[in-house]
Amino acid sequence: MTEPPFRSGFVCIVGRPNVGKSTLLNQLVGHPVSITTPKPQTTRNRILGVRHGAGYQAVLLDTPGIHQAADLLNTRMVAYAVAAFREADLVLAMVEPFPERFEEPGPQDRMVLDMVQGSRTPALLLVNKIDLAPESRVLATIQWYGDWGRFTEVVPLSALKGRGIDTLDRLIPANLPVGPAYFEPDQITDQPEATLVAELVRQSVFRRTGQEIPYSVAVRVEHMAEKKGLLTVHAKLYVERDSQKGILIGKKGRTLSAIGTAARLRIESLLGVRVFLDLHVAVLKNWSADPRYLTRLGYPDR
Ligand SMILES: Nc1nc2c(ncn2[C@@H]2O[C@H](COP(=O)(O)OP(=O)(O)OP(=O)(O)O)[C@@H](O)[C@H]2O)c(=O)[nH]1
Ligand SMILES: [Mg+2]
Repeated sequence: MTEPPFRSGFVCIVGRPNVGKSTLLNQLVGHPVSITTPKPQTTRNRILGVRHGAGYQAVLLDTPGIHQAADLLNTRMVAYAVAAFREADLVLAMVEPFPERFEEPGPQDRMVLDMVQGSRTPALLLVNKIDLAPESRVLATIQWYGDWGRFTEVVPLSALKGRGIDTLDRLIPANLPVGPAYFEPDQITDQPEATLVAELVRQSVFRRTGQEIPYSVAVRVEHMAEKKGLLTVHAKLYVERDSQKGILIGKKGRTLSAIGTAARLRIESLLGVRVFLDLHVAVLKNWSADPRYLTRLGYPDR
């Protein structure tokens, strides 16, 4: 018997903010290469992660949530998602089960449907977070998207609990072209270590601060060096206004210290080294509205 041919390609995960795209990416990669938080607009870039499947390799592209962007940072975020979507061999469009009394997609889900409708790329519809919804809501959602007619399959899923991954392991290769492996078996992302570290610090900020603070923070690793099994990292957290600096640091530096401790543990676990993490807060007035600052902080106009 001959082996079926190896398959490979770019698989783009799109959906409105907070549906669970990054959680799914991490589940498929097997490592936390994209940050996840309970807040919308967490992911700000296209994040690449590789699934080394049986007989296939999927180059997965996690993207910022599709939404009506109100400022320049968010406009660029949505543009990254649209660009990744256009590169894809296969699209995974993600939604949540309809909430009680809703029988159709909301406005942000509609934006995603419009993108899918306007392209010819094969697309699967993933109904995520089925662990949170009654079965009747899940079924109503599957039915609606099935009737919509454009999706190759509709797949119920819990990215968090790992439910439905076996189905994706069948459907992803079935919808990818025959092709070579693009990444070595030990490669799971194209992000440099400094980027992974900066992102884990940002995740920690998102999980420990409220209101506008997480949205006003950008993180840059200024210096990183490993010596005798200890990775020393100096990172800067940029806020937009003086008042935010005080909030981020907190009374007696407690908030910043908690952010640092949590981030350090995550970095140690991801990179497998001991870490000394030094965080500084600086004000960069209205960076999120300034095209040059955005570019320098890792959000270029591409
Ligand atoms: N209960 C449950 N929670 C989930 C599931 N998938 C994701 N979540 C949670 O939903 C929240 C958002 O998850 P993310 O993966 O960050 O969502 P996202 O779509 O990447 O969000 P953006 O990057 O902001 O667009 C997090 O708190 C996750 O833990 C799921 O299957 N079940
Ligand atoms: Mg995300």
